[in-house]
Amino acid sequence: ALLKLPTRGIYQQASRCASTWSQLSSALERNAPLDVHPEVQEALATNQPVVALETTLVTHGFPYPENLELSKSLEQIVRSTGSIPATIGMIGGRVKIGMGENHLQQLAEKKTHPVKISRRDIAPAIAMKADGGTTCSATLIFAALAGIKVFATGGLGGVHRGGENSMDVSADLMELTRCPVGLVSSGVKSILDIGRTLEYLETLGVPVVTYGTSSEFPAFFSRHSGFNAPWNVKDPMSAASILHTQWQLGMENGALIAVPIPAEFEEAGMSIQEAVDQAVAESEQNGINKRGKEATPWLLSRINELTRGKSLLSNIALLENTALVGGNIAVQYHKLVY
Ligand code: PSU
Ligand code: MN
Repeated sequence: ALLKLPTRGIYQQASRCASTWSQLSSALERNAPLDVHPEVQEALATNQPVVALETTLVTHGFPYPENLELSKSLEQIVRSTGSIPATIGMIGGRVKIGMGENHLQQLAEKKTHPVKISRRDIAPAIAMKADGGTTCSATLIFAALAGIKVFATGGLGGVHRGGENSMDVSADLMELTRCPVGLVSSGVKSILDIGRTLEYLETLGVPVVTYGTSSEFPAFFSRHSGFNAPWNVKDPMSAASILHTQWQLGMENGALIAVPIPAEFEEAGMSIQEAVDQAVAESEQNGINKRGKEATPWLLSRINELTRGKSLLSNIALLENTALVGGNIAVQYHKLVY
């Protein structure tokens, strides 16, 4: 009753996609605490390209008011490509797929103490009527539920350094096996163990594809990690065709498309690396690295302190770049499907 099924296109391509649409409709019919923004609903119903954006970067990644400006600029950049942005987060225990500016403002100000929401936190946060920022894992879940095929962000979570002992492995990695969504990021941050992160993605069977001139897997602030990805594409259409082929075959997993930080921010990237190493060392000394969900936000804000805000500018630059690439891939993907 709440959503009309499109008569052609993405939801008819494969039974998996058709079931995605009815999954969203039936979730809404069951009164699931889920609000799809009218613009996003319209875009999905009329088969326009949509790009999901996450909100942990708003609630736990950036200070106010930079976080608000950034999330608006990411939406704007997605629009400039011809795609519709769907910023995903939680307000008062309701999942928002596409957020109005007032809700974005509320998360950005952090006065309501928004929590960090990964898969395991979704139901508890809803029951507690919390405000929250969705991590990559939770954002993937709601993007998949809505049939959104592309999600742009900065850094995917991964295996933390020392993760072979602490078992601190981000839920983001496992989620990529469950959600048929192409995740566009600047790789994983060098606060993580990049080698083990790539090994784990191989074990999980998640395609890893670099986007651009090199097959070297990017390390967020830096274009270089010393590790090669198994695949490289040079344009949005090639990336889109990987996604399309995978889902034509009925494979239900996602894919990681890694876009290096723009070269003009690279130099900054190199000196940020020293701050990264120092922050990781400090987190080991003071035990932050043993505190679960606090580890990533603590490391990010410490790096920002150590670089006196320089890391923030690089972080914005790489996010704006992934939003652009994500928007372009979504547009090409839709050309392949229709
Ligand atoms: N990497 C960043 N900035 C971030 C995150 C990762 O450079 O804000 C966020 C993302 O939302 C990611 C989450 O999904 O941190 C991973 O956290 P954890 O390591 O606790 O799984
Ligand atoms: Mn963790």
